[in-house]
Amino acid sequence: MSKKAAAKKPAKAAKAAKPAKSVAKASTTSSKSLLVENRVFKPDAGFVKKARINSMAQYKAMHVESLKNPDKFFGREAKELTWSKPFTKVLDWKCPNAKWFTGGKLNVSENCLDRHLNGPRKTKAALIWEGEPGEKRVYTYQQLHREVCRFANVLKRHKVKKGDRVIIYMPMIPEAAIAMLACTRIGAVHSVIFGGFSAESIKDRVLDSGASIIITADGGYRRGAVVPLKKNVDDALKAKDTPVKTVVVFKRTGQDIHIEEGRDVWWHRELEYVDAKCPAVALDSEADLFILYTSGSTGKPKGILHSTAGYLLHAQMTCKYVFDLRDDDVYWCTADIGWVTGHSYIVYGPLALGATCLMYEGAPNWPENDRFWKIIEEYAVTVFYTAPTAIRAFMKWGDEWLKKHDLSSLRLLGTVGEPINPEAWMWYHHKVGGGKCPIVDTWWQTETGGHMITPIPGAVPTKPGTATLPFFGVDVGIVDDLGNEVGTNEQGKLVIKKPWPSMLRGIWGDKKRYQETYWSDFKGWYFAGDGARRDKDGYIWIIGRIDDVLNVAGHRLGTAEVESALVSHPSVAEAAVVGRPDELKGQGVVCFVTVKEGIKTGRDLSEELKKHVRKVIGPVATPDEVRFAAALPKTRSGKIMRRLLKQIAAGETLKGDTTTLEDINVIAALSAASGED
Ligand code: 7RM
Repeated sequence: MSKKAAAKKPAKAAKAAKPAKSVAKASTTSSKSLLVENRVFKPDAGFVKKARINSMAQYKAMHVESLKNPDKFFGREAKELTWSKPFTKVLDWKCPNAKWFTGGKLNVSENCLDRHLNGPRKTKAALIWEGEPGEKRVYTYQQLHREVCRFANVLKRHKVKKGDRVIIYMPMIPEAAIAMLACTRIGAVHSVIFGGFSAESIKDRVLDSGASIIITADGGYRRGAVVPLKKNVDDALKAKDTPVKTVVVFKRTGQDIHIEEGRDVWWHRELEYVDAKCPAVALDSEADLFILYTSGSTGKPKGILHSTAGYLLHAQMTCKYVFDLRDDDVYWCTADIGWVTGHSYIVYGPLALGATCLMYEGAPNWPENDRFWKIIEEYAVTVFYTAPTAIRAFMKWGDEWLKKHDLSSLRLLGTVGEPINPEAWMWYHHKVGGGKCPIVDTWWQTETGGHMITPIPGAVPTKPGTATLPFFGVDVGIVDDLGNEVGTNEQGKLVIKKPWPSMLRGIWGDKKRYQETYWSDFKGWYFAGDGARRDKDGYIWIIGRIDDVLNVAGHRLGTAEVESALVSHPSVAEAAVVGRPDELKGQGVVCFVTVKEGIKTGRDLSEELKKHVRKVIGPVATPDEVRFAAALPKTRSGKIMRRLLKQIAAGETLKGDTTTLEDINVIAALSAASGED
């Protein structure tokens, strides 16, 4: 936007906002936000005029119906999908097993592609892509359909059948989406691994999923550097007895790579052997759709399993009601396809709805800090969905980067991944949205498949920092350990009291863990692992994880995972990992480590351990700090006292009960210890 426009906009915003009623003190861990946010932003009048849902009354009526009469509500919504065979029953629920739309058959790729080919969407842009070095590609629905059919035939050529698992480890290029859709076309189950994961992580996921084929690229671009994707796959497959028979390699960077004869094939060569005809297989509503690994509170990531019809419906329905996507929108979600946000909100939701989706390969600050704003201007992006950690980085880089660009095409903004602090919300609202774009702060999880708590932008007034109210079909409780609702503004555990269409169907290969992790704390309810409170208006404020899961720059990371990586190093005796507040990333990773007899601690070992964790899990898990200690604080029964370690990591004075501590001297030593000693 021009300087003049930028200067004018905040004034308009101030008018749109209701004046703050009162500002009360509250205890919050966020460094700067020491106030309860009471500013209320009514949906922008221009937005409301065109919105599908345009009043609070309409939202409320729909929400009530979705809970009271889910069969009717979801039965009606599901008619917007294209079915090969209609379903006979909406929901079959025996906790913790849900079956949605039983008796029905459909195909996800058909819903995302084929059904758009009979009208004007045939020649509409489905995917607009920009590579980090600057290349551009556009796929119309017809072209994307053709590429998906061809690649599905490549999969078939390599004997991939319905139900087989396919690993996708790719950069953010159209072929990643093409590979995903090709799997769904033939009923294969994909498992996408984020490019920031290491060889070891790939190996674990290959073994757990039993995948027979990996789709990858020679490399990908990130901040001007090349990520050695194929080399990581080679290293992963050095493990004995992997089930992988075939590796398909897309040539992205052209760098030298090893080709294993008899196992590795080139994507472009394979296309020469196939034609472009590939019927979409009609699949049961409950057929497995994909597995996506995510961190939990043990050292072993969980393979979250999603199924076909319910997932697709929820992805489409949230794009329709939460993003209010239209045929003339240019929609951009900046997530990586390796995370659930990329699955639901780059590929399945927008394409099912026939939207135009933008995909960008690289970093926000390459070659300069204005890359995102440049893209928004160039493609006239209308709906923009990103993460608080990115917003905080933009704030730090300064407003001059935005002022160079015209952002006036934007009409709706979204965030996801972690709680957004009110300062970042206000900056996003004024500086990016020019004071006129509603912000949808969407709370959800890998397990939930799609948005669960979020404002409906044309109906629900927003307040900076809250995800506001539940989406349709979502019955939220905020409860104490006994399952009783806590009072207004009191913190409790966030539970979901009813099944919803896109809920996870299990943990791959581990029924017991599924039941124990999600359905055992409160009988019949889903426990999300987050803490939350409800304000006097019923708005839900997410406090964050209350289990041993960190949220680092919007990425989930199990403390136990990092601990097990650390103790796999020969010098380490014991490790405890905690999060500490971080201005940019939300949380930083702090490792407390004791070493084996005779090992010298200091900066060298600290750096070596950071590198080791990167190697074992991947760059996403790089520790911010390693602190050495003679011992870790433990209870008499031997449990590490994480609460104390968290306080030490945050540099706080120690509060609370330390009487169960085995050796009080440990604490004094730890507070003084650091990686530099
Ligand atoms: C989509 C995604 C899930 C965890 C979840 C929360 C946190 C996500 C928000 C949020 C506050 C939000 N999937 N989280 N969105 N916290 N406000 N809008 O992020 O499985 O990777 O992470 O992320 O703690 O449990 S995820």
